[in-house]
Amino acid sequence: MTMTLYYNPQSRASVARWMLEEVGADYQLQHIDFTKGESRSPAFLAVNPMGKIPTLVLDDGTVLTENGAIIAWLADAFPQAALMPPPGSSARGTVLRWLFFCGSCFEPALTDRMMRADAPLSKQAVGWGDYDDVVSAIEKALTPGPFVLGTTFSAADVYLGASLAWAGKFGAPRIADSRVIQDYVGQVTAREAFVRAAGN
Ligand SMILES: N[C@@H](CCC(=O)N[C@@H](CS)C(=O)NCC(=O)O)C(=O)O
Repeated sequence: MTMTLYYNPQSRASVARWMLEEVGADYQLQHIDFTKGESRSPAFLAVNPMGKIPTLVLDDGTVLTENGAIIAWLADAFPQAALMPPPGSSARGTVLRWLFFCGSCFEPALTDRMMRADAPLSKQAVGWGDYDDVVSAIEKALTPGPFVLGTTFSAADVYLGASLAWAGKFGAPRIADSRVIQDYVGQVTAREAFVRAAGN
């Protein structure tokens, strides 16, 4: 099964690529050069009208977007990688919880904190609460760890690990100073699939 990942190494598409490596998928990369405006080219907009990567095109032409959805789909499509617990299990609920949390809480809370630090939105009104609550919730989820499911690495760790690694690099508050988060990032980014995905 050959898939095409629209990709740039300096983007959220690197999360999807890590997952493709984790499951051992057969895939090809279609590089999107932001400096040439390729994310907004008519050709790419015809694939993903949002003009965003990651965009994963399956071999039957189905277009997947959103890291959480891509990771969950790949985990199901490649059960031999054992990154997604069985349907209906409590553990699967936990994995889905943190996959959704990354996209619908961590990302907007981080953006809110980094871009609107002087005018935060009401944490009761917005779905992601606020940045400090989000980081505290993540620290709690990783305690005692080492992974979201305890001793078992799962699909949730790909998205959460990548998000935290990325946030730390960009100087997001509390990330670099959190022992729990830094230990976690150190462990997940040492995985062979992460290193392969970061390779070229
Ligand atoms: N909601 C998407 C966000 C993807 C996203 O924001 N991608 C950025 C790069 S990190 C992008 O493609 N930007 C290009 C553009 O907007 O032209 C996801 O989580 O997968």
